[in-house]
This record gives sequence, C-alpha cells and structure tokens, in this order.
Amino acid sequence: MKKALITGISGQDGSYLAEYLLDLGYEVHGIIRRSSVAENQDSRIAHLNDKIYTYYGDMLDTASLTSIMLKVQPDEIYNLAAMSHVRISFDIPSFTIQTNGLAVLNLLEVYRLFAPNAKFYQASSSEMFGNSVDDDGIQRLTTPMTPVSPYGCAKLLAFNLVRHYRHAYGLHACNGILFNHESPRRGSNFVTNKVVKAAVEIKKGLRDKLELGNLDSYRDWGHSKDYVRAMHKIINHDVADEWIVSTGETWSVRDLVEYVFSKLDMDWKDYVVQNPKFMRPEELKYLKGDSQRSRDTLGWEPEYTFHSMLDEMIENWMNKL
Ligand code: G4F
Repeated sequence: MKKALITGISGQDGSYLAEYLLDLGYEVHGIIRRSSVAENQDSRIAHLNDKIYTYYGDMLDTASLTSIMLKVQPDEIYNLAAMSHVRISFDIPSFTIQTNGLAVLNLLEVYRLFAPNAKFYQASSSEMFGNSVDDDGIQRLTTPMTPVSPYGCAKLLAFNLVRHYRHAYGLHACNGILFNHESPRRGSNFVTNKVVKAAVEIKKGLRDKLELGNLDSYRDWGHSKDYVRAMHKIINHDVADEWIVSTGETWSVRDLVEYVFSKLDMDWKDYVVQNPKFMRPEELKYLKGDSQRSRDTLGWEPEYTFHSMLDEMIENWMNKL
C-alpha cells in the first residue's frame, strides 16, 4: 500500500485528491493548519475522518514538517498548502511569500534529508505567467513567467526551487502548472463560487445585488476533480518534469456571470454592480493554457466543461440554501 502525504489536505484540491488516492488504495496522510473556528479546519474532509490520518502542522513550522515526514515516511508528497487567494496576497504580501515560497524551500529540505526516495509534487500556478502570452494567445511551458502579484512571485520562487532540487540532488520533484480550477468545494471568495452563490441567493430572495471587481479578465477554468487526477499522473510519470494542466478554453468573468444568471432565468445586468474594493493593484488579464503534452504523454483529459462545472456548482447552492 503506497503512502501519500498531502499538505493542504483540508482545501478544495486536497480533499478531492485524498478521495481519489483512497479509491486507488493509498494510505492517505495529511497536514492540517490550526484555525480558531474548529469547523473550518476539516469541513471538506470530515466525511473521510475514519479513512485518513491527519496531523496538525504548518508550512511555516519546519519542526512540525520534520516530525510528520519522519513519522509518515511517505512514498508521495503533494504540496498543496498555500495562501491561495491572489487579491488577498496584495494585503499580506510578506506572509504570502513566506508561506507559498520560502516554506516550500523548508519542505524541500525536509524531503531531501528525511524522505529522499519519495516523489514530490508542487502545486504551481498559471498565475506565474502574469501578463505574458504567446502571439497565438496561449501560455505554454516556454512562455516567459512574469508574475503580477505577490502570490504569483511566491509561486514562481517555489517552482524554481523544485526544479533546482531535482537537478541538484536527483530528487523526483515535479511541478504541475495548474490553471484555475473550481468546484462546489471552492471557497466562496473566489469569483466562480462567489457568483454562483450570490446568484442563487438572489433567485431565492435572500439578497438583491452582487458586487464584483474586474469583469473583463479571462480565465481558463477547469474542475478540481479533473485536475487532481492530473496531479497523480504527473507525480507518477517516469521522469520528473514540469506539466501544464488546463482546458485550453478561455472565458471572461462577464461570460461567467452571464451564464450563471441566465441559467437561473435572470438578467445579470439587473443585479451586478462593480466595486473597486474587489479590483487588484495589478491584474492578470488573460489565461489560456496549452496542455497538449500532458494529454499526449500522461493520457490526461478533463471530463467537465466550463458549463457542466458551473451547473454542478449551481445545483450545489440550490440544494444547500
Ligand atoms: O477567482 P479568482 O480570485 O482567481 P485567480 O485570481 O485567477 O486565482 C486563482 O487561480 C490561480 C491560477 O491561475 C491560482 F493559482 C489561485 O490560487 C486561484 O485559485 O479571480 C478570477 C478573476 C480575476 O481576474 C479577478 O480580478 O476574477 C476577477 N474578479 C472579478 N470580481 C474577482 C471578483 N475575483 C474575486 N475573487 N472576487 C471578485 O469579486
């Protein structure tokens, strides 16, 4: 039985990955960060409580990472822990750089010293590209990385560290550059779930408007469930490398809003207002990823479309509210 250690197991991706690995017969271990609201610590993984092993730890506490690594002795390490909100990274830039960048160095050191035979997966992000895009309107591995947020800068540091540790120490350490990915488990301060939740609340008469920031940015949105399958394929490929995971389709925030409101038989223009509070000091305007190599070499394909993913999120809030 293979052992996996997941940092960030209580997040959207961590919870889906834990389910996926359990189905494959893995023994799943995960690190949970302490929160003052106990329910927030494990709301996404409570249903797995008797199937997984969890430990309190923190990416900023190297001693906790060391003791967990020594105890678990994992075959596969998935580093999904991060301060994952791009706009908030402008408010807490130093914390973001420490957690998403420097802490990855600490984790790599703990991995190198105490579990060097394990395989390592780093959750790298399309936010690393910033506003770089090739002439054909696509981001690929050769596209320059010029991040436009503290979050993107920290992720780029971690990306380079992972590559460096692979080359310098011969470790099986790989990067998955994942474009945006969503699901009913997405935090409701990310734009997809914020829009879906508010639209359903409006439909049910629980509120009357939705405040958003920039409607003109474009994202390549996939489903988290599809993307955790890609993580497993990436870490288990013979050669550790860098991989892009994306749908290859791009939609604007306006398209997203239009679709969700029209699905609920409403005209979004009657309800959506812009609030500068939700704008970013610097915006990443456009994402569309080329994942052809991942599809051809890893045999990965997404199952959800942008619309089927949103339909699932709408259904979730319709049932919940
Ligand atoms: O949903 P978002 O906050 O996601 P963002 O910034 O693209 O980051 C996500 O994807 C990255 C991969 O590229 C991940 F690395 C990262 O961890 C995260 O998962 O915003 C999407 C777009 C942005 O252009 C934003 O400006 O939606 C725009 N937007 C417009 N109004 C808004 C809002 N975003 C949020 N969160 N809230 C708004 O009210």
